[in-house]
Amino acid sequence: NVPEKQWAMVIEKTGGPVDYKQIPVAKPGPDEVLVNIKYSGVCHTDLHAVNGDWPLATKLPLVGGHEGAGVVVAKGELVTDVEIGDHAGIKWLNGSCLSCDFCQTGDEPLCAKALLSGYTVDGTFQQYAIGKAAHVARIPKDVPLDAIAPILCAGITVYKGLKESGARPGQTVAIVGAGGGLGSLACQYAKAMGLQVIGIDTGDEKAAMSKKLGAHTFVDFAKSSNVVKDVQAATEDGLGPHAVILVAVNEKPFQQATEYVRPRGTVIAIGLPAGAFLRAPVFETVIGVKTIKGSYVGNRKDTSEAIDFYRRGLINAPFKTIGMSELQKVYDMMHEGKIAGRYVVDTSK
Ligand code: 8ID
Ligand code: ZN
Repeated sequence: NVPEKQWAMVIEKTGGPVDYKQIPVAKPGPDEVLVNIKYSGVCHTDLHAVNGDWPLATKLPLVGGHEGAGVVVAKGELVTDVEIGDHAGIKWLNGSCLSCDFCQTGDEPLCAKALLSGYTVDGTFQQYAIGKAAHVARIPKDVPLDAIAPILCAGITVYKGLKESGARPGQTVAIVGAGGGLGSLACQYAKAMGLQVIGIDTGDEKAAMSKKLGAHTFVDFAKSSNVVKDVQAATEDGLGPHAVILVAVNEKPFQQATEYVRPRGTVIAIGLPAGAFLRAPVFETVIGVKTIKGSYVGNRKDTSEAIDFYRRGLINAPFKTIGMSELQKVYDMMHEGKIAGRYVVDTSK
């Protein structure tokens, strides 16, 4: 029995505020499912959406959120492979055309008709959210819905980024923004993939957490007088890490990474600071045979793999739970850089 009305966090205009209010529950279309969201992770992307940081407009009014985990309560008549009662996740990629060049080759985040949860369609900061059945994450029932929520964007994204980096077991990867939501999970996925980890972020809490999650060295970017030297010194031969995963929300480290990455190494840009540019010296990039590339969420297979890493007990990043109605508090802490790990909202309060 699905109610007519539900609680949601809604912004009416870019810049906020985000209001806790009752709105109607949507009905799933023929190829959609309705998920009773129990928990939703709060990603920095949600804050970018509120603030209008990117050159892509959101829908308005907007229900944000794209790390929603819950139970399927209704489905359209074309949906045959998801059942009522199944556990499912609504992630950033809410839907895609499934037939373009990109969708056919497992690059569905690049689909020109992609629907983005909590951005171009309403997301998971509500009790009942809609997802295209083809794209909802399948969540095994032995996995807790609060802990799996952050995997649905942060986990998938860093797992994919690590794969895109080409780093091999035994090699070293620097995680820039290691103390944040994506960064904390990146430390864990990297460790599980057999990589050595250098964490870069700031503050004692994030330092301790990064080390606990798998970093052998932590470089505090606010205390270090030379981040480039300190990162290179943290590798055995002093030549720098084989890969860099950039998940910071700041332009400066995007320039630094190309300097300290090892010759033949790869810089993976994932963080999306407003108005930022990647800059690298042509000479050193060419003679160092360095690769710089973007990485954007993951496809459906990356999703199921990232969830399976969690199910197998390989991922254990910290998260804190708070009532959904207190979302603004989470945004405020996030804006200040005060969150170590991830916040997850409980949609029941
Ligand atoms: O698919 C994608 N590419 C994708 C998917 C999901 C999220 C991209 N993102 C983007 C978000 O939109 C956001 O821009 O990744 C970025 C990080 O998201 P998050 O992990 O949810 O943000 P956070 O929890 O606030 O963590 C950011 C961390 O960066 C650190 C902060 O201290 C914080 O711990 N940081 C900053 I700001 N400047 C730094 C610096 N100079 C830094 N760490 C190291 N060096
Ligand atoms: Zn996200």
